[in-house]
Amino acid sequence: MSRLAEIRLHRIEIPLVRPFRTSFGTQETRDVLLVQAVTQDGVSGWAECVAMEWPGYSSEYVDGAVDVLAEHLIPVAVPDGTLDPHVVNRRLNRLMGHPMAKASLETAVLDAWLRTDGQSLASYLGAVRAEVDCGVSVGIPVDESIDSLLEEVGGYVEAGYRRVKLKIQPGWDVQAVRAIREAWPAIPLQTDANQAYTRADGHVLAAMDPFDLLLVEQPLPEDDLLGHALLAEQIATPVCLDESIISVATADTAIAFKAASIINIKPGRVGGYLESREIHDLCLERGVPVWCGGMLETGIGRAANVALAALPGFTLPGDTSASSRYYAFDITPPFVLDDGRLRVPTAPGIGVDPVPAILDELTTWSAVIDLASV
Ligand code: NPQ
Ligand code: MG
Repeated sequence: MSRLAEIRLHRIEIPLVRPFRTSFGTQETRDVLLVQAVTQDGVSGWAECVAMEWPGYSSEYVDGAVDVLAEHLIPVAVPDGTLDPHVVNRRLNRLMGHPMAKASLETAVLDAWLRTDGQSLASYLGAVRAEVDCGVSVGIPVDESIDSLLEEVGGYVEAGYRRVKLKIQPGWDVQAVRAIREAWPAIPLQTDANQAYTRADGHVLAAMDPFDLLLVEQPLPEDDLLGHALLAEQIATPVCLDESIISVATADTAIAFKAASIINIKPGRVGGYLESREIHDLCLERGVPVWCGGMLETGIGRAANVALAALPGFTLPGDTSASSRYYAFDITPPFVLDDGRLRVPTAPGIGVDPVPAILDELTTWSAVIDLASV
């Protein structure tokens, strides 16, 4: 079997169509690290590291991901150029933390391996759907006005999105949810606090129960599973966890202790697509619905997420939006919404490639790691 010859890292800066504000900060451009795993036969596997430029969502950040990949993960996981993603997974598990950086390396190898084999990622993971239902994540308007919010949501509803997720924080919650619910009485609606509330805020979160929300995502700090379990007893809206779920074990714990009745699976957060599939399998067995989260991915990360979202347990629409939700020009041919859905790629591996001229134009830094030298 062919082996890997080198790993290429590409860092790009890609403008967002509008600033994206959450409870932890505002992003205006996306600083994205791409990993390219090149075989001796010249086949390239691609993956996107979902770490942000600064440690706002989790402790990882792009400079840190570049360092840990070059100095630790690549030398430990692929010094012999192995193309076997399960071997890579086992070796990466010997190092602590850094799930987003690990996921990007493992996924690039997985993509190269699948392309060599001619199998699509969706087929390898066990997809049962040819297209997936899409939702959209709506940031806090920079001017904090309800008019701006309704205008933005109106555009997404018009575009056909099947579910709206509203970013909330103390002071931007009940009124905003009420305004959307009054304007669109039947749209599937949910909220995401990114850990912005405290255990004492149960009454504020309960005040949104009358608006028929699908779920509230990560209201409390990521380490507070007990707080989420206590909150779940105080509110009618189902509690969904994002940041708290970093592995199969944390998913199992959260479900058993009733800290979550729905789980958001983000491959970067849990260390890759192999771990994601295991969490999916566990949740399916437990009757816990899952959906695929998003990290403002370009077409590279989006393609793999759409494949994952085609698994049977992904019964809620994901944050797998169209390319145009975030980018005027994606680095792959764009993912376009068709009746509120995206088609699952069927070509080998993740099924898409960066467009070389666009990649070149957006690249701010790149490096080649020759595996003969690590
Ligand atoms: C979430 N994503 O579900 C995240 C958080 C998030 C689509 O709501 C730059 C890069 C800015 C990644 C802001 C969505 C980001 C980011 C928010 C991820 O919690
Ligand atoms: Mg979230």
